[in-house]
Amino acid sequence: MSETFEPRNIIVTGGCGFIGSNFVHHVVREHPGVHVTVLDKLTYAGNPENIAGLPEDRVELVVGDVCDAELLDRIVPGHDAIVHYAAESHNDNSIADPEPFVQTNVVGTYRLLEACRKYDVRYHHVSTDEVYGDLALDDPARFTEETPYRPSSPYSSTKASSDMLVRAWARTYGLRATISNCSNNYGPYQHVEKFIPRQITNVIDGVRPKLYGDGRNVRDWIHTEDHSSAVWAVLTRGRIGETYLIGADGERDNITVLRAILRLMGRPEDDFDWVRDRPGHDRRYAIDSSKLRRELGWAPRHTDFEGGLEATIAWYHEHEPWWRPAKEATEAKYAAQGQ
Ligand code: NAD
Ligand code: TDX
Repeated sequence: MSETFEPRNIIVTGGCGFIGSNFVHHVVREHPGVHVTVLDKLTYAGNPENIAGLPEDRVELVVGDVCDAELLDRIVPGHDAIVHYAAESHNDNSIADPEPFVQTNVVGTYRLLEACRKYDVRYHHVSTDEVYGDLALDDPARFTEETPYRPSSPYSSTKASSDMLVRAWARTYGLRATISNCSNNYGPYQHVEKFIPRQITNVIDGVRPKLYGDGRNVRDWIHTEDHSSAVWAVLTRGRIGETYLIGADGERDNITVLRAILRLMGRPEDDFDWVRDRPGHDRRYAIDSSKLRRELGWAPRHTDFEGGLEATIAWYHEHEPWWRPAKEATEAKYAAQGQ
């Protein structure tokens, strides 16, 4: 399918985080004519190692805050698109302290929109299925682009707010913007605070994994590489002003995922602890991605979830120096919360 927009020089915000860095690798590998400027504040979740070793003539790192309007004035001119991944991304952190979520996710998005308006730059907004709230376990429905917004957590409410800003800037100012809302990602470079890496690294450490509530909450898993190819499809071929849902039909409940991790790591399937539930814990997410598939011809490639999980386990075994520095502080934070 031909591309209707051919970016040459893009800014990727949050390119030192989990999904952003996977996108940078994807662009460098798949789209040789494109230069990437990564704009990242390097919070606890950002690690320059995630993009280390990529060719210097293809990728430049600017350390800075998306809320910094003067910095944006300096770096945005000359770029033809911004792909905005930077965010505070962890629900549990947002419950403990919402302040940085409002700042980065809402104010940061506002500043980027204003910079794109000023310099006439194409904008793609990376968002989450959590803006739609949750579904009951026995509900046959899945989220579509028409589902009303109903966010539950401080995190998802700030993401919903940022989506609303994008829609308003597109309609009122004619900003060339698109939005994608994706389901739960897994794969390499994911912070050890998140469910799958937390449990893998706990098992490596001989610590029992921790399951919230009754373990039956459902997440719709997608490999981060499939998220990257979908974002590229929307950036280059998506209709301006439109929203596209991204998902790979990967619904599984948490206890099933945890048992698969334990089995693949040679542990008994009941070798875990039940811990305090997350307040306001969303029950189920499920994505209907037929608009993206129909309009843009996208399809996921990593459809073997257990195979992807096995590769992810191997990645964490092989990259202990990458995750080890964050592990102790992360677990101390969880322990203080009874999780
Ligand atoms: P992450 O926490 O791993 O990475 C976030 C990155 O943003 C880090 O590199 C961090 O340093 C950077 N950052 C944070 N605040 C910043 C600021 N003020 N200025 C500049 N950089 C800043 O997050 P992730 O899981 O990779 O998520 C990336 C994006 O994808 C987020 O917008 C998130 O809402 C969205 N998303 C995530 C998932 C998921 O499953 N993790 C699913 C759907 C959508
Ligand atoms: O130790 C744990 N035990 C547990 O049972 C952790 C960390 C989580 N859980 C549960 C909570 C969720 O039901 O596992 C599920 C997944 O939890 P997270 O990895 O924290 O992800 P989630 O809250 O679903 O949000 C993720 O997907 C949507 C990302 O963090 C968001 O950035 C994205 O928008």
